[in-house]
Amino acid sequence: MASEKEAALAATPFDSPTIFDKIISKEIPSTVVYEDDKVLAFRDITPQGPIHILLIPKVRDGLTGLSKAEERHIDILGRLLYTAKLVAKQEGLDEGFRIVINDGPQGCQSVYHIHVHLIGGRQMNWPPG
Ligand code: DGP
Repeated sequence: MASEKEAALAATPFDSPTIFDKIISKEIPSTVVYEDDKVLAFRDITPQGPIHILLIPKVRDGLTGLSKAEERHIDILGRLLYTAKLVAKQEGLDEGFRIVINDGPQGCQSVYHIHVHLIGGRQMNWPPG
């Protein structure tokens, strides 16, 4: 299996369907931990901690990554972060957690449908790799 870095360097940064569309449609199974009409949160397939959840907008609307954000995306960006806080509470991450949004090849982004990583359950370090 390719490393996250290899996957990121091989990824095509286009506004086209990704594996996350199939997760949203339930064509591909995932462990959903939160869902509403706008946001889906599910466990990452390659967890980087005891808790690792991805939060995504159900409609991509051109938001392949944070660098593509426009004013019309402000509401969904806020909702993703607020939902991350709700899910962190739900998962019992009372001692803290980390939020990551990878962007572009250098940011190690491998799926071009914006997603917020919520990682917790262990002590984090700084700087990140
Ligand atoms: P990023 O590298 O920031 O683009 O993160 C993409 C994440 O998506 C990565 O941590 C692995 C996760 N991922 C990729 N494919 C699947 C999948 O089919 N199911 C789940 N649950 N996660 C996936």
